[in-house]
Amino acid sequence: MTQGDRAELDLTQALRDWAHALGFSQIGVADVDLSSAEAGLSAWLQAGFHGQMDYMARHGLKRARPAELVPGTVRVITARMDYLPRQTPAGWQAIEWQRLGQPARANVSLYARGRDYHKVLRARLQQLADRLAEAIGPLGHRVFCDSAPVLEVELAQRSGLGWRGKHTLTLSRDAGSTFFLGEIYVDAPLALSAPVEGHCGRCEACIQACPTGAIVAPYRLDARRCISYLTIEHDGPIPEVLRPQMGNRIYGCDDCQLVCPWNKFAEPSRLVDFDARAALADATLAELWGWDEARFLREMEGSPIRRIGFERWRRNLAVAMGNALAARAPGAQALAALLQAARPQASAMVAEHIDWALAQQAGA
Ligand code: B12
Ligand code: SF4
Ligand code: SF4
Repeated sequence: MTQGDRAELDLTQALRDWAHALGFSQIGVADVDLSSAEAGLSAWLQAGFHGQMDYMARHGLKRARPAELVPGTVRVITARMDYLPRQTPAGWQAIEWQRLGQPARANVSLYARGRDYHKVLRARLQQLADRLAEAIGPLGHRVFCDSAPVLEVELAQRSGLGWRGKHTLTLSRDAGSTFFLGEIYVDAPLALSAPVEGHCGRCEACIQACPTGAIVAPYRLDARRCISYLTIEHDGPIPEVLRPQMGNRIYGCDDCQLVCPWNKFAEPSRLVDFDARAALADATLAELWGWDEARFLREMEGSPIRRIGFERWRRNLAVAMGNALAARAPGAQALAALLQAARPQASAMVAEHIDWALAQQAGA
């Protein structure tokens, strides 16, 4: 081993140690040549799978060309951070399925029960970049987390953070898929990390479990059908044909991850930031429907849910309440009364969802 090799190894190990101290579970280093992903990205956009997410098309192939997005970039440091709340018990999947089976309870996706991850990851990635600059001198860099111009799963996969599962997410043998991704584009020629082999094999559990058939083929997701898209990204009325399949999912969806056998290795976060807020971990639809806009904004301070705004929040709740009425859930009559009482003050869009919800009552 040359002295250069030794220095490279030391730097890689130091980066790992700093990242771990900052709450990341794993880091990698990817090359900037993502040209082989361009055809898939273009096919996805051409099929219209992005729905209303115009920002996905806006950056075109710059998404697959880091050096065009941030000139001077020669490597991408990739990082993953586990997000299951610290208090997550063993056998958490069964608890999640149980809640999904109780129509009068509200289900918020696991990743969104604590603090907004964008802020958490970006701040910590910046600290990691600063630490690296201290060690190697001036460093041209830019940090990203869940930012539309970056092809994050592709970069994570190429740098060994995991493989792409058939549900399209990054999946790791050590941690399943319950983690966020973030990146630092850098102008330093750091040593690359190697990709890992895929381990989906013949399994198709995620494809079969998806309530709306959004995973139209392995590794291909039609976002327009995905409950995560419908409850978070989609503006305006939710297509009626998809409403019954949404059940009590009022923000995001975890089903394709709940069934994935690799998620028995999912790790809870080490950070308090992702601790679940009581109102989001165990509320009934009736309780959340009782919030006015001021209460919504107060309760959702610092949460990613605040981004969707009060109207979409009410829209999502109305759909879930309609599904509870259809299922004749305990307390269904009280839910119908709550919907009726809110109808006169509701916006046109929410009023239409309330009407739909009331029409789901048995015999209506
Ligand atoms: C847009 C987006 C969404 C959309 C679309 C998701 C999707 N799969 O495309 C919606 C709103 C539905 C969504 C939902 C969720 N998301 Co999201 N999302 C993103 C975002 C911003 C971009 C993803 C993207 O580029 N999609 C575009 C398509 C083209 O990419 P792709 O699916 O990876 O496709 C590749 C191949 O599969 C293939 N391909 C795909 N389609 C086709 C079609 C044809 C014909 C061909 C030939 C090839 C092909 O080519 C592509 C390039 O290699 C990323 C952050 C980022 N900037 O990367 C987060 C991200 C992927 N999401 C994340 C999370 C956590 C979620 C949810 C779990 C949240 C939830 N619980 O509700 C769900 C999971 C749904 C799912 N099964 O994917 C995490 C995933 C972390 C991880 N472990 O991998 C990310 C990385 C955010 C982050 N920083 O942590 N998301
Ligand atoms: S998040 Fe839900 S709706 Fe979206 S692909 Fe996964 S199981 Fe299907
Ligand atoms: S459920 Fe099966 S096919 Fe889907 S991502 Fe997990 S291992 Fe792969």
